[in-house]
Amino acid sequence: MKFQQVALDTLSKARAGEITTGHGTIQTPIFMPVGTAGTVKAVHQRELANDVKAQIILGNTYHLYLRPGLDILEKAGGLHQFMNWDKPILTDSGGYQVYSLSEVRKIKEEGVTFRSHIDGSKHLFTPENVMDTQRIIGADIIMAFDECTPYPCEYGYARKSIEMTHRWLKRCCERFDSTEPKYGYPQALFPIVQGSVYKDLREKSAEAIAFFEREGNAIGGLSVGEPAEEMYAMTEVVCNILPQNKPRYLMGVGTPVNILENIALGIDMFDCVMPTRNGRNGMLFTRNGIINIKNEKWKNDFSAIDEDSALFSDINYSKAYLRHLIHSGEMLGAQIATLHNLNFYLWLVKEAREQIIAGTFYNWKNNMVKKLAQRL
Ligand code: PRF
Repeated sequence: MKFQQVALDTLSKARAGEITTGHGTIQTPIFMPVGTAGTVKAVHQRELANDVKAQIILGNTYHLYLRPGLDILEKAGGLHQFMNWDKPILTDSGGYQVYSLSEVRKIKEEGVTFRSHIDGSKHLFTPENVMDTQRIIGADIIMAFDECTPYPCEYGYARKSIEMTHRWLKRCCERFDSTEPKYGYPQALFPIVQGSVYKDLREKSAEAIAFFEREGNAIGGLSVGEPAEEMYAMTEVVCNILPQNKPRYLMGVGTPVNILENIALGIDMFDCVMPTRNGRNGMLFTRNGIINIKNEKWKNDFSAIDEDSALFSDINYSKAYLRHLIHSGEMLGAQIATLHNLNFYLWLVKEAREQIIAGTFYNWKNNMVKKLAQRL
């Protein structure tokens, strides 16, 4: 994997770059649609590539390991082949999903035991087997096994937790470095900074993580309920320590405003369920603000869903029609809303990149954040 910086903003820490993987190049800053179980819910891979122009998607180790399972994924020749997606894939390690999804879980030094949210069966994730699993899934970028602390989190717990996450990282690296990719293209391992909302713990964690000198670095444990200002403060502290010349990935973030503010602090990669999950529920993100298409207000609005968009479905279907579809629980509603939101998120990061390159990012960002959070 190679990361090349194309432009640096002078009024902020924003960067434009290029990450080269075995499945092609990613232009950063980038948003990665969430494709948890081998599908970005409600969109075809062809639409994702050709219409939305997604450059990389995210998969979840936790879900894929439970279903369809590693034997199927290996027989298919990895997740790319299985789902017919030939662009890059990043997999999250399960270090977050076991906490948010599984019913019973026990965190020990060895790893985490949990019960499947599907059938209640018992499983153990360790730093080692999570590396092996992500080798089999075949993601281009794989994530270290970490503990994502909840918010709020006591200082003492957060300190013990980063110490264990760092010991787990060492075990991840040892396993990763002593095994080979299975399908003929390279894989990169990204470690994850934790430390809750404590500046000194974030500094300590960022230093520990940077020491491993992996090909990219991630920031976890944010966007878990803390105020946005605390998130930005932590991103800033961590970005001051993580190496300049490697991609930085902020996990599970966020709203369009969160994304622009974090780009300004030096983040290159994002993922979030918000455009897909909230879209299925009728929340549409636009460059003028947020629409709740379920509102009465749109009942008789026969104007296009989004006149600024180049998407067929944004131009050729009306707000009133989409409102009807979402109200009726129709599958087409979920499809149209998801396509719209993903297209908007990908537009937003592409525009941010162009503004960085043009040297106009800072003012553009400040104007955009005023509009993006408005409720229409
Ligand atoms: N760790 C992992 N995945 C994550 C997170 C984390 O802290 C977050 C936190 N926002 C989202 N996804 N492994």
